[in-house]
Amino acid sequence: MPNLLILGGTTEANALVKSVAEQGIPATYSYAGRVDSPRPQPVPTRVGGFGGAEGLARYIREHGISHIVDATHPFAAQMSSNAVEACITTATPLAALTRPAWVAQQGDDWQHVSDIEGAVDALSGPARRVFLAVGRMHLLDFAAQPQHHYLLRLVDEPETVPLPNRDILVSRGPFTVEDDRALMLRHGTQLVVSKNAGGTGARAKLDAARALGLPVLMIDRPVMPQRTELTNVAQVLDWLAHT
Ligand code: 3Y8
Ligand code: NAP
Repeated sequence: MPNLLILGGTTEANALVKSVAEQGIPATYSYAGRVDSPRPQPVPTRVGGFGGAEGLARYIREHGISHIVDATHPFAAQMSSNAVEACITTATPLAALTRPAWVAQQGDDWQHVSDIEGAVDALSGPARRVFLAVGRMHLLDFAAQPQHHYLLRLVDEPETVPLPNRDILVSRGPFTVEDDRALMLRHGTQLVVSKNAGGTGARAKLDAARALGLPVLMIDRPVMPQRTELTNVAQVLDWLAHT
């Protein structure tokens, strides 16, 4: 019988763990502990870092983990590279459950930048009303462009926000196009800043931007180390059964 560790925190991870629990496959779901009350899961759940790749290797040995599925967000590059390293060290089968990057469609007005820093640079210039939908962890980077009026969407109420002109919306996804369209109209949004997360939980703002004819500053995802990449739950269950 396998003993699966799911590195979670995404819509896809939640779909996977639901199937794994239904099939009675022994599994543990892992959160980093980034938000106050992460969504409960139908299997035993752990919260917090492992202590780097070495810590993850130790966890694998101590808990007799037989397989790891890295279903973290495409921007969780550190966790993903730690998983690759720890699985090599301990000879543990690893597969990533990834979601394809979003691609601009007819009617989209996207400017691609390679990382958060590139997005900050691209925000030079006169003040605009910006929907900064990249979460809380990188807000400090955008303090370099204080001239804009920012709409910030965060999972938890922040202690401090380093941006003088801002409206804060505490709301966790998945989001809907209707709600995001109404939100952006209400705020008078002129530009949307987004990570290329892929998947379904965060794409509403892009469909809303297209409907409203608004430009998007799209932050491309970081390069990931070489690993087996699967794109749906059925593929993961098949991989699990044959590895
Ligand atoms: C703690 C665990 C589900 C899963 C929900 C997905 C979809 C909704 C959209 C916007 C973009 C953003 C952010 C976002 C989305 C899903 C998914 C996704 C983006 C939770 C969750 C955890 C986190 C961590 C959080 C980050 C932040 C990023 C908000 C749970 C709700 C902006 C990424 O305050 C903080 O420190 C928040 C940190 C990492 C990025 C950042 O830099 O702030 N996610 N999000 C996970 C852990 O502890 O291990 O409670 O469910 C999960 C989800 N967030 O089906 O319910 O699958 O992507 N998450 C981005 O894409 O840009 C919001 O507002 O439009
Ligand atoms: P990250 O920068 O790649 O990871 C930083 C450190 O956080 C890792 O080295 C690890 O600590 C710990 N960590 C990350 N994910 C973990 C997990 N699932 N379980 C246990 N420890 C974890 O990751 P991040 O971008 O902060 O993302 C953190 C979590 O939020 C992940 O679960 C991710 O799926 C979720 N999430 C992130 C985003 C995003 O935009 N980044 C969006 C949606 C959801 P140690 O080194 O101590 O082991």
